[in-house]
Amino acid sequence: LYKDIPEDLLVKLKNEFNVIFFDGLTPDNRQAFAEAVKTADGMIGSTYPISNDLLENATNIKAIATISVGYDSFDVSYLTSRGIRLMNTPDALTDTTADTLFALVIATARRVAELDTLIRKGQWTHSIGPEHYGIDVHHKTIGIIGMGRIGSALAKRAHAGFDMKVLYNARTQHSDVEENYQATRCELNELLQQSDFVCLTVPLTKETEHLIAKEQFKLMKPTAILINGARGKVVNEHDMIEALKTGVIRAAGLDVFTAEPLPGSSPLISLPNTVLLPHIGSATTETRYKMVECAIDNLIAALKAEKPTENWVNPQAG
Ligand code: 8YV
Repeated sequence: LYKDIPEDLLVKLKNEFNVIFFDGLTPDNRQAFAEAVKTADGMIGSTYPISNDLLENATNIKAIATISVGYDSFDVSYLTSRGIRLMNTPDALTDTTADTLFALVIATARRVAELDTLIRKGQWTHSIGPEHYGIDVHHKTIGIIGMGRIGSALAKRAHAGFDMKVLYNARTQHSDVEENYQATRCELNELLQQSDFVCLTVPLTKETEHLIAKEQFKLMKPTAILINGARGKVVNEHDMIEALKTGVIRAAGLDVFTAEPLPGSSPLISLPNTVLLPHIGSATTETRYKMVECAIDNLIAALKAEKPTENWVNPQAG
């Protein structure tokens, strides 16, 4: 389920397996896909979600290698109950995704997209005045919700590159981030109240769905900027749009949305205080190569080696 496999990696995959390709999962090819997986031993790809019914008749399948760090598109307990191994690509994309998040921090604060558009519309007719000023990033407070690999790489950029104060909210303490980037762990409400930039890096789970909604926006500073590089559904999008429209928060930089691709009718598109990216957190040539390579290695190990790689999400699957 991935059309952009580099040629040399394609050879590697084809050397090991008989491969059937699907260019994403669409209403048109869903049936054909369900038919093809009936006899498949494994699956590799990144266009989802894969609902359980698609796998119901796939009686051979033993492993799924997703070309992503997130695996919210799968019902992991179902896969585990079926003994299907699931592997992801966590390390390959950490720095690239943190770079994207920081690009959103700067782009929203300094109004990069908005002012680029101003020039293109021929509206740069006099020097820019206060109505177009941005706000500083350096020496401000960044609040990171979720402190996994990407959260930690973001903390590094904020602390080491921009002298920012780093707050974080996570289920467990991360002494390394506290020592290396002088980060302070705090409750979610406190983080929301104190941060100039609230950055989401948590996985989407039942617990994190709509973690940020009306009540949380109300706690944020009116000058605060929300950055979402996690999953769209971690935020109540309707409440976010209201908060952006009514000045409850200043701006939002978003790489992920409740519905992707973002529908053309979304009110987010006409808001000047948003910077929107088409889910490109990990989308560089180098990183996508590493992710595909990692996923192929994961699949080969899961199907051919005695033990899968360390990227095994559900070791309980056996
Ligand atoms: C993926 C992502 O590339 O890794 C993830 O979880 O969100 C992206 O980096 C995207 O989901 C396509 O696989």
